[in-house]
Amino acid sequence: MKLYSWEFAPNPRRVRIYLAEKGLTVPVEDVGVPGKPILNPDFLKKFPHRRVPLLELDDGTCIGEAMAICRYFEALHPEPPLLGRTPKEAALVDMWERLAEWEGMHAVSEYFRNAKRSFAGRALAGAAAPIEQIPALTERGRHRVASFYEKFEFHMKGREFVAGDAFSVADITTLCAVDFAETCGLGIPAGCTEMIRWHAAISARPSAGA
Ligand SMILES: N[C@@H](CCC(=O)N[C@@H](CS)C(=O)NCC(=O)O)C(=O)O
Repeated sequence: MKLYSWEFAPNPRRVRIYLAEKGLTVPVEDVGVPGKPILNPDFLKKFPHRRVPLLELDDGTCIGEAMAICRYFEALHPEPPLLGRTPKEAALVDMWERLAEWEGMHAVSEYFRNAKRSFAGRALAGAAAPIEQIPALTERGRHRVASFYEKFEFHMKGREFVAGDAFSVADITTLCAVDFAETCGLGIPAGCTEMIRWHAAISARPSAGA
């Protein structure tokens, strides 16, 4: 078994944090090309969707998408539960994890991939053919990130975790989205005190360094 990852990319980090929280060790191969914002061409041949994370099982099965990989490990190693402990909590974790990906991670990506010169012609992750940047999408991405912070700030009032009362993949995806935003200069606004509190607590967990 091997996990294909990319050190500075936010989505493989979701899986690395998940594994660290579970106490699981999986061999990891970084498939980034040193000094360039691209993935190794040999890796791209392996997975037509051309994205990381990717988990390759010993029988050659390739599992892409961060949450699909987490679900695979959750079924094998249920403790500690990171996808919710009851049907209600599982639904809430799923809901908030998806919201963090769509309203957080995708919003930051929209800003980042349309703004960075080094991603010219690669405005969508995983596209084989060139996808040109659309400058107007940087502004739209910025607005979407602001809206993400606003909504999550409202939700986090008095809460320790994003979904339910235990740490879960909803916290992991939200953390990775926020840290990705910070690297783009779109960090948590000073007025979002609930988010700042939550972010400090989650960042202090040893898994955050994964
Ligand atoms: N929805 C996917 C997103 C995966 C994704 O976008 N990965 C990025 C890195 S964060 C990638 O592989 N990009 C390849 C590229 O930019 O060429 C998941 O959950 O795993």
